[in-house]
Amino acid sequence: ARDPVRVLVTGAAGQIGYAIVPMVARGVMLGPDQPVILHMLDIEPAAEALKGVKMELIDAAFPLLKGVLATTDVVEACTGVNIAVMVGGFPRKEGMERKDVMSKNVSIYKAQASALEKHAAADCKVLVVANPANTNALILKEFAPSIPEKNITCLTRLDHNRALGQISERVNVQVSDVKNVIIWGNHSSTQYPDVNHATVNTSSGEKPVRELVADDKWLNGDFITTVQQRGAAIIKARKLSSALSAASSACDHIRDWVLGTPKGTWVSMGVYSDGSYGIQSGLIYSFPVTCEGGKWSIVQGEFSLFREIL
Ligand code: NAX
Repeated sequence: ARDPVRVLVTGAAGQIGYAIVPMVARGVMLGPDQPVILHMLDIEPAAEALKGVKMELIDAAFPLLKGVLATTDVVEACTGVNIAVMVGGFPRKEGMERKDVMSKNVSIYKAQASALEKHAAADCKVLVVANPANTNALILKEFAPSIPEKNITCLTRLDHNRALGQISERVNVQVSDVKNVIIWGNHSSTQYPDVNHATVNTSSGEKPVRELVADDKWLNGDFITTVQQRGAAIIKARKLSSALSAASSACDHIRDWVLGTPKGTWVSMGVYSDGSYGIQSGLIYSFPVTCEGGKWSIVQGEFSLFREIL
């Protein structure tokens, strides 16, 4: 049998935490044959709630779940982890922009960066979900210089999946038949959701999304703003920010990173820039990437339309 993989979820007593831990325990993140040990971190005021989540994980009797650690000690939480999903932080409320929560998160990410650097497994893969996600990932990278920069990423897969969802609704096809949208930039309303290379699998082969939608006004207008503003729309409707979609997309991000992207398909990940597409080196920026053997690489295609926008 395979050795269990240790997966850290910070902010595990929160809403995304509550949605993601059963997904991890069911093999949604690392596959149906991979045993896992969950490390859940939260802060003192949420300690009781975190205990409750641990009780429920035990009660659910997940066959793949080989252990659960629930703690408020950041060092204990980070020790030996192979995957770290950083969800903990201050949530964005209705009317708040992501930058408003930035200062609240700086000190949190400094401390967690050093704990990961000292105590996580040497090849630990880190995914930052908490907003501002790109900035928190950058802070983590700065304060954990011995973690390879390729191992620190942030979540823009939710935006990517939102774009796939909008196209599938519009053209009335299965979402699994839509691929190769791109989210450029930050996980914020300044991102650019790009459908210029996206395709739909039809009975007569792969067709460009632009051709099938046949409505450039929508694609260049409402489509983009809907994806950019989807987080705010969910907050307005639920009075809470997106949780199940964020949790599911975080699983997609890690699964594709670890197990690889399907041939001919790329996904969007916030990764450190090597200067590709003229993006300043060292920034954490969302690019189209393919993954193989546990490593991502930025797709170096002929994205001429994007160059025009730059
Ligand atoms: P919740 O407020 O429900 O949960 C956050 C949890 O983090 C709480 O249990 C809190 O006690 C805990 N926490 C606070 N400080 C901590 C610390 N220092 N160490 C460990 N845990 C700590 O928020 P939730 O809705 O789960 O959202 C979590 C984060 O994800 C927020 O920053 C949110 O803005 C961000 N999001 C990012 C998305 C993305 O696509 N990148 C989309 C969804 C979400 O909005």
